[in-house]
Amino acid sequence: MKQDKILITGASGQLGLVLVEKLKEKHGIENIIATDLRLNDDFVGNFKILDANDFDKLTSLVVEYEITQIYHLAAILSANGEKFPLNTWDVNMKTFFNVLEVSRINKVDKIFFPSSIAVYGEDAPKKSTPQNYVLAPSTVYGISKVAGENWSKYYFEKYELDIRSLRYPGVIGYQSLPGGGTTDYAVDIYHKAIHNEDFECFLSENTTLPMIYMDDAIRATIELMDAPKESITVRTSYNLSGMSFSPEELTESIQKIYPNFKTNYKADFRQKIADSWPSSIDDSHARIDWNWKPSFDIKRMTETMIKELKLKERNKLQNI
Ligand code: NAD
Ligand code: AKB
Repeated sequence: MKQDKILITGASGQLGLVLVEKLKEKHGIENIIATDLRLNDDFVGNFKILDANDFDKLTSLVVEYEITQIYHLAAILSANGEKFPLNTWDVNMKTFFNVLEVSRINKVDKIFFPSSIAVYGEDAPKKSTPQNYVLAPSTVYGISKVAGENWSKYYFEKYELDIRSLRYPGVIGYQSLPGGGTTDYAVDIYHKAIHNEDFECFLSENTTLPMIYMDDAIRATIELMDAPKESITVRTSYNLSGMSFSPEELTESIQKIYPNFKTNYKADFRQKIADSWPSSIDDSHARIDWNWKPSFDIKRMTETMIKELKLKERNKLQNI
């Protein structure tokens, strides 16, 4: 079997940092080319600075390293996206068109495109939101993800480019801080808890959103990319579910470990975005087509987050 050579855009981001390590383990460090606008200082392996808007540089990396797969993570997320909508559209769409065209021209075998629960708008059913429902998002980020999903399907049907995609819920991990999304509070809260500080939440206490623990999100990505081509029936993007909870429920789960932990609520512009998103997701297509099953619930996630963040903190102090 041919050895895959994999390029990742947005590799220094929240998901990229973890995905790249998994891909290095799976395919060998020499077969992974991580790229981003900014270098992650601790990175071990092949790292190239790449603005994914730069078609020529992307082409030269794909040709030089004989790339067979691209994971295109680079994007501007929902909350930051609303600050400069036109720039968000430019970045999210141009980088993806570059990946699509460079892949088509150079015959890249497989592409991963991350979509989001942000593709849904306020008219969609909140609970167990179905895979196939009208996608009418209220953010420029959501609009760019809907467009990306449709272009993925177009390139698959017209050029047989094998693009696979997941609609991630909010992803929660200890490895880094999140990059400007509406679900970021669910990571930030743990950083306050381990320092015995109160947390100020930018969403109201009962805003329930779909979330997923990082390990599950990365495992889903790899399982989808490994699935036989004939089992992939959704060529826009698969709904993916991990768990659903509100800030109040997350606070309660942290209080089982830190009984004095307290969250104060001060909703800001992100509340409106969150209110337009589903509270839970029907991911039965993913479960049927490639046997998706999450393994982290809120309790296991909280225990793991606190354990890992405390460990990181201890290691940091020891290295000072
Ligand atoms: P992030 O913001 O942490 O990382 C994105 C990375 O992209 C950053 O390191 C940034 O430097 C890089 N980037 C931005 N513009 C770029 C450009 N022009 N060229 C190259 N790199 C550029 O985001 P993330 O949380 O790691 O998300 C990764 C992908 O997953 C994104 O497409 C995002 O929309 C999607 N997603 C994430 C979540 C989540 O909860 N984290 C949920 C749903 C979907
Ligand atoms: C965001 O909040 O923008 C992301 C997402 C759910 O797409 N975490």
